[in-house]
Amino acid sequence: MPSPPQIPTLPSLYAAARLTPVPRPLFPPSPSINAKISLHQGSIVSVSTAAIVNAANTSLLGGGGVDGAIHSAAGPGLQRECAALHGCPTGSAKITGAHNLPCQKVIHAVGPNYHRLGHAEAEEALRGCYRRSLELAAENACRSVAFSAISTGIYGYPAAEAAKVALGTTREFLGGPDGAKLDRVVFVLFESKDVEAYRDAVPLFFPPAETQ
Ligand code: AR6
Repeated sequence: MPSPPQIPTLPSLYAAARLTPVPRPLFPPSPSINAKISLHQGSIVSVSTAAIVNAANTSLLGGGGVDGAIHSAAGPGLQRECAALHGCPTGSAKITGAHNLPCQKVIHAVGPNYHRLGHAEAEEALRGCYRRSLELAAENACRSVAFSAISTGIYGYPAAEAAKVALGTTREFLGGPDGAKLDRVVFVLFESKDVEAYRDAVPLFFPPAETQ
């Protein structure tokens, strides 16, 4: 089961030419922040970061997609704990224990249903999911956190647009006052459309330093 030390970070992906720099990035290069970011292809249920982020719904009672995979790997105790939280609004997140999963905490983020909301409203809600999840990880002393690609499955958010929201919100958080509370943020990519979206968007938000 992959733990953060085994998952490569951006400097080694740039060094291996698996990421291509872009001429006009949106943020300045930061070698220390780049060393906190990983891309990992696989299932989030076997990732042993301190926290993993689920793509839940407002009931927090489980569902299909990654939510179903997390609940079945965690066992029924997770649903009992979630039931006591009385749901969560779209654009926010709540935290529970991890039960039978190899992580320590599960953050349940409720992404926007892109089929139902306008683009601007959906983007604001997706940004809220990433921001609140990062805050919850920091508040709960979870120094490493792995995200699923919230809203990009059943909820229909376009993968390229969602990757930009995820990466931009994370770049702002890591460059902000609470950024030092996190050592690693892993983006777990399950489908090849998400792998491509992140490969294209990462250099915009996390450009390589000259020396990388
Ligand atoms: N590990 C990592 N990512 C996964 C896994 C996995 N095991 N399985 C799927 N994904 P989705 P949403 C990816 O549909 O769009 C549920 O019923 C998947 O490829 O799980 O936010 C909830 O209860 C996609 O990139 O979540 C809600 O009702 C990403 O996870 C609704 O679906 C998110 O896809 C939420 O829809």
